Order: sequence, then C-alpha cells, then structure tokens
Amino acid sequence: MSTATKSVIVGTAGHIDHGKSALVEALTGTHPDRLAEEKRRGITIDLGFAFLEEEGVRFGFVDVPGHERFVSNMLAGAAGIDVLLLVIAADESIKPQTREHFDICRLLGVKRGVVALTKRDLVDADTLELVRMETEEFLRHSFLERAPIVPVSSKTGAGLEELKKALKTAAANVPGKDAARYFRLPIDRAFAMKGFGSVVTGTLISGSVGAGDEVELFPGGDRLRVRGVQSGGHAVERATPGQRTAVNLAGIEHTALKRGMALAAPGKFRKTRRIDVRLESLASVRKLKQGAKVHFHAGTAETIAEVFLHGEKELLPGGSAFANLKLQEELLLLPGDRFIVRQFSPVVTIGGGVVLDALARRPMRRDTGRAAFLEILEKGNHEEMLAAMTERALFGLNLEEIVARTGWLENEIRAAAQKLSATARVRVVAAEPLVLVSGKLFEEVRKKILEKVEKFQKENPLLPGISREDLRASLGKRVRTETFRAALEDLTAQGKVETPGELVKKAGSEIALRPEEAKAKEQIEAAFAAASLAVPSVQEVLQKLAVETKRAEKLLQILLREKSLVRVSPDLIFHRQALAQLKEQLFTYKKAKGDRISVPLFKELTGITRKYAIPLLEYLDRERVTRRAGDERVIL
Ligand SMILES: Nc1nc2c(ncn2[C@@H]2O[C@H](COP(=O)(O)OP(=O)(O)O)[C@@H](O)[C@H]2O)c(=O)[nH]1
Ligand SMILES: [Mg+2]
Repeated sequence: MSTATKSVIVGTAGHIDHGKSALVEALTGTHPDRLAEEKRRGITIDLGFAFLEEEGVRFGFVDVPGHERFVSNMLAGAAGIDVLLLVIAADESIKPQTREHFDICRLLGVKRGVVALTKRDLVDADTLELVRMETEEFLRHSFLERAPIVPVSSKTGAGLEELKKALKTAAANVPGKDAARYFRLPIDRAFAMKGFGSVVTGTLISGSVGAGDEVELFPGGDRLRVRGVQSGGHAVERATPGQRTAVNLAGIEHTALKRGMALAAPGKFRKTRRIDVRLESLASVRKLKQGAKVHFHAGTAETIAEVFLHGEKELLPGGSAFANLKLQEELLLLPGDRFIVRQFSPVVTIGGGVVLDALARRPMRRDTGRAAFLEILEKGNHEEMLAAMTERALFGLNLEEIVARTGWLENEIRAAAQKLSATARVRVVAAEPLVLVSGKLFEEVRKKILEKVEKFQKENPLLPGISREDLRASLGKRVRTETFRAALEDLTAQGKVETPGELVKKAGSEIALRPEEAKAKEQIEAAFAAASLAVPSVQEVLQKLAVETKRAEKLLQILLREKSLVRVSPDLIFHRQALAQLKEQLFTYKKAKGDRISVPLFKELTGITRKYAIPLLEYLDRERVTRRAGDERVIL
C-alpha cells in the first residue's frame, strides 16, 4: 500500500574530518563531495547533496563543510534543515566546529536531530562510553537533550541501520508543510546544463513550484518563467516544501544567478535593507556594541549588517535584545526568518535571531512605541499583530502591503481583519481590495473633514458647499481615497454632512441669501432665460444689478452649480432651458431633413450669428449631441 511520501531535509553538522561526508555516503550510496578540488583534497568545501528513500520518507541530505574557513557555506546549507545529523567522531569528541555548528543550528531554530558518534571502529568500548557521556553533557538543556546518540562506523557499516531508524523517527515528528503558502526558494547553486540552460538549486522552504510558473528573482526583481523542476534527481510536476529542488529557468543567463539570491512568488514581496529583529548573543563571545558591524547570514544569503540596539547600549554575552539591522545589500526577508551574525573580524559566530519586521523604518529617538510593537510581532497572534501594524501605518495598510509585510495568505489576513473590524482599534475602510486604517486615524480624518467643510462654508457663505475633489485635496496625500470615502460615508450616515451631487455640505445648511441677493439672483437667471440663444455678455448682466460685482459673481456661481445656467465657453453662458430647446430643435431637424447639418444651416435654423454658433456647436460636440465631420456636423 502506498502512502504519500514525506519530504524531509537532513543537514549534517560537525567538526572537519569527523566523517560527515563518509556517513552521508554510507547512508545513501552517494558521496556528497562534488567539486574536483574537494575530491583531490579529501575535504568538503561547499554543500553536497544526496538522497535516500525509506518507507514513505524522502530524505534530502545536505552535507556541509566542517572547516572553519567554510562556515559561510555551511550556513547556506543549514537554512531549511528539518532534522540535524550532528556528527561527532568517537576518537576526537567535541571540537570547535562541533560547538559552532551546533550553536548555528540552535540559533536557526532547528527543532530536532540525531547524534552520530562516528568512527566507532577506531575506539574501544571505554572511549566510546566516555565520548557518549561528554556528548550528553554537551547537549544538556538544548533542543537535542533527548536526541538519540548512535555510535556508527561508515567503514564497517556498524550502527547504520539503527541510525536510519532514528532518522525515520525524527522525520515522523517533522510537522507537515503547507504547500499552499507563497513560494520561496533561497538559491544555493546556479549553473548551466547542456540542453536546458540556467538551473538553480535550493531547499524549498515554502510553497510549491512547477513548470510554467512565473517567479520573481530577488533582489533583482526579474520575472522569470520556470521551464522545469527536478527534485532529488527526478523531473517532478511540482516541488513541495522540504524538498531539495532544481529549477530550470527561461530568459536568464546562469551567470546572472548566484547563491544568496532567492526565487519567490511574483509581485508579493519586497526586498529590504532595514529589519527589526530579536537578536541573541552566544554566551561565549564578547559583548556586542551599539553600531557594531557584523556578517549577516539568512537563507543562503550573506551580507554585512550594522547593528542598532533598541533601548540598550550593548548586548552582553548570552543576552538578547530588540535590534535594527541595516543591511549593506538588499535581501528578501520575511518575519520569522532566522539569521546568524558573525563577528566582523576575526570571523566567528557570535549570535543570531529572528526577523520580526522585515520592512522596518530607520531607528528614531522619537519612535518610542517600537519596543512594544516588536514585542507584539514576536509574541502576538495574527489579530494583535495586524492591529499593531495598522496603528503604526501612517496611511493605513492595504492587502498587498500586508502580504508583503507578513507573508500571510489572503484568507488569513481577511479573517484577522474581520475579527478586528468588530473592535474600535481598526477600521475596514474598503473590503475589496482590503484597506485597513487605525480607529484613531479614521477618527482624525472624520474630524478634519468636518472642520474643513465648516471652514469652507464660513468663508464662502454664498456657495452651497465644498466640492468633493477640493475637500479630498485639502486633506493631503496622507489620506487614502478609500479612507476619505469611508469617513465621508460615515459622516453622511450619522447625519453630520450631506453630499448633494459632487458637493459636501454641513447637514441642513442652506445658502443664506439676503433679500437683495435673492432678488439679484433671480434677475440674473431671468436675463439669460429671456435671451434664449442670443445671450448677453456676463458683464452686461451683472452690471445692471443692485449688488456689488463680487457678490454678483458669487450668485452667478450658485446658478452655474445649480445647473440653472451652463457655461458653454469662457465668456458665453446660456440658460439651461435655451440649451434644452436647442437640442430639441436639432432632433426635429434630424427627423425631417437627415442627420447632417452645416454651420450656415445651423445658423439659419437657430437664428444666431457665427459668434454664438461655433461655441455652441463645440459644446454640442462635447455633449455628444453632434459630431464634427469635415465642415458639417452629424446629429447623433
Ligand atoms: N575508520 C574510519 N574512518 C572514517 C570513518 N568515517 C570517515 N572516516 C575517514 O575520516 C576522514 C574524514 O571523513 P569525511 O567524511 O571526509 O569527514 P568530514 O570532513 O566530516 O566530511 C576520511 O579519511 C574518511 O575515510 C569511519 O567510520 N571509520
Ligand atoms: Mg565533508
């Protein structure tokens, strides 16, 4: 009976010459050293890979170099390890890189493993027992405290079956990975393959990838097409998390690809140069000072980082703190990603930690809420995190931004937003696409809108209200359109403002015209109504009134806003009825004489001069009543 195969990555760790590579070969039949130089010198320089299939488990082995000079290669391999295979030679016991590799795996958050005491054929039973005790002591209070310790010999094959059994038990405890998450593959190798083109390999840490997918290359940003995918040496339809994966890419030279880059779902994430982290220092190192430069390793990437400690001047050995890291090169990082820091010089591992905010701001003294915020990012649930992020976002957050900041799936974000919308902390100002703002920001926008409307009406008593567009602009760019719209709707629903047409006004407010103004307004309208199409000039009409010109102009504005009058050209205004009649006339003409009319015929039909005819025809074109065709108009 076939069961679904589980893919599990086993990573070796341990001091040089302790038999890591030999053990991988003994277990899998594949010697992991690939490079000619490795074969010649008999040491592992770079990562090696091998596979083993055992009763429903597909083990991908990542063999790392033990030499201290190649720890950065080791680090590239350690990302994505599910099960640690800690190798300690029975004839040498614990050595410096045993400790360093072990620290690294602990800092990277590796949760389980198996210990192999190699070269048991070289020691007697007493020595083996001694090394076992030293190993138990070494692992006390660590994540490997209860891990099986298996003496083996790659030479005689002793203990190999027991070790395989221990690996299977550990593999059974590796939690299943969700292939539905966003695809992410840190690249550890890039090369060209005859007949295929560019190929990259890596441990698939999230999501899945298959032929035909579009992927984004980080940090470059290129969008690339996947031609094919292999996993464990076989072509597969889709590679899933926890698999060693080779991706054949179209449209790029292999020389443009290298270790440290990453492939990811397209358009979801942003590269970053500033991250806020929980930084942990190893107990055995010197204290870390504010502003220190360190080597930074995450995934398969490596760069230099400058450390700014939030709230502290230095990080004591064995301590931990919130820190902001400024990276020399831009990387793709997401919250939850683990990293290692190594001393700038001499290069030794001094600590590591976890990314809390991958798109962090520059540290600022006045940003006093950051520590509390990072605490929530570190310990909070999705709702608490989303609320805190929204509260710190000056403009609020939309769905895309939340995905880029968190790596959460859309349904997770919507579920958290849904729960939050019942509280006053967060306001869902748009559902599709989702936009969230803090309750506080929303209240501020509401208040500002009311203030602006009131101020406008005080300053412009003869205008019926402020235009939506002007109101929106007066709030500045910091207010998203969605926030503005929702706040306005809220105010309308509460009966605080009214929004007739394109205007916004205080609820119940009317233009307060004085008697002489009301009369003048009527006079203006009457003058244009009486003129029909042979309209007088605006000056002419306004001068005849008993109110001063400035007020008269405001009254004219009111009539235009009410659409009683229509401005056809900069200096021609017509009464609405006159224009309605004109359109009527054209339709009658069309029925009787066809849909074409020349300018002279139009003049004749309407009895007006060229001075009026041309602007009117252009107005009618704009209104889609007519369409220009050469010297004539087509009545539509
Ligand atoms: N006698 C004996 N030699 C071993 C055993 N495992 C590895 N070796 C030898 O130890 C040396 C280093 O092994 P290697 O696998 O390259 O160590 P690595 O640096 O940890 O990968 C090689 O010469 C191996 O042949 C073992 O179980 N017994
Ligand atoms: Mg080796």
